[in-house]
Amino acid sequence: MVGVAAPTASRGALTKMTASTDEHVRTLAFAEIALGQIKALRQPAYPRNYEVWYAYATGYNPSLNQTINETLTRNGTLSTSDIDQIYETYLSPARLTARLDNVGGQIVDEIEQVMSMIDAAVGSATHYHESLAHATQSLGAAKDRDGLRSIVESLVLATRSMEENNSRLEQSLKASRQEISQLQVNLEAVRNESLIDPLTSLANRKYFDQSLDKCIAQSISASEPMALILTDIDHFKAFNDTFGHLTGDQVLRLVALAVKQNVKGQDLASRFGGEEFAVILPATTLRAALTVAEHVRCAVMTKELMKRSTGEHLGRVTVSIGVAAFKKGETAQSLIERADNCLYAAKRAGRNRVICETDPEVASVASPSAAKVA
Ligand code: GH3
Ligand code: MG
Ligand code: MG
Repeated sequence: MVGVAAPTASRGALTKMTASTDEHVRTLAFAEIALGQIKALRQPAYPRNYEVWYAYATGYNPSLNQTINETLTRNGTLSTSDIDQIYETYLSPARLTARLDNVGGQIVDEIEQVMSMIDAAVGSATHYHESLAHATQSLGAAKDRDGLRSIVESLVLATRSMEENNSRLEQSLKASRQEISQLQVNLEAVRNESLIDPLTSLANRKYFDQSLDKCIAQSISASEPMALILTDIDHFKAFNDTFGHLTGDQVLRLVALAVKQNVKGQDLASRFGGEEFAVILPATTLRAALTVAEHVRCAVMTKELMKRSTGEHLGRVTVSIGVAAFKKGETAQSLIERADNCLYAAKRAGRNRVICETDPEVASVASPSAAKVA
């Protein structure tokens, strides 16, 4: 079977063959929309303007689109300064780093403030302790009522001052606590931004890779099973070609939602690639993962698609799914490859189905080594 072309080539090899043409068509459609906007609004075709309109055309950044739409509704156009501001807010590569630096800087400031509060509290406690020691000494030497009264008065004064210090400290600590809680929220938001796919709001590939490594380590240390589901939309290129890429993007969102709604607990749903989704299922057997995959498949299949803007019926889409359970000793890459082989088998067997390695369809698929030669 070595060297046989199409029927035995791996799904990866086949995908690569068409991927560059697909990408060409897809990105050209976005480029045309971007240039169309620049022409319609008679703006300079600077790279920065183009980048903003290209991002708008992809729809990947909903907040950017919303800001542009609102500005257009308000002013009928986008000025150079609007474009600059939108670029700085949503696209500038320095933005995430700048926000991280900003939150980091605020955390350092807050820690410094808390440290100086602790120093002040220690100083005030030491001072009070000294006042008490002094009073104890003076008590022995006190000869009359006036002497005693003056000692008691100095003690009352020291205690009052200590109370005031404590209450000030309590107020400052309360304020710092609020400040730190807010910083925690900000930090979490920045962190999420770098790990979430903007189009579907699922975990992105980076998050997936990190989580898979963690999940495998956990599975090994706890001797628990774990499984991986890989999902690919069937004939999605044809869908894009028929209805356009922007509508295709809406369908990607819908499929992502179907995946998300059918997983729960610790399971992590992510956008694995263009129109592929992966779910990591910790503490889950192959059998249970197959049930989840079947739910996802049925959820997608039963959705009747309709273009909201025109009411046009777009039919339905289906997904093919490969499922694999982690085998002790294998790498993350090998687990992904085994799930991908099952997905390829599902495509070959007619699509709109869930396949795992024990299914007979998988045996008829070429081994990855044969595929590499082809
Ligand atoms: P198959 O059933 O074999 O999976 O057929 P397919 O057409 O889905 O497979 P193929 O891998 O050839 O095409 C995937 C298509 O997915 C190509 C590309 O146009 C589309 N696609 C990938 N990412 C995106 C995206 O972000 N938005 C849109 N609209 N389409 C995308
Ligand atoms: Mg694909
Ligand atoms: Mg596909």
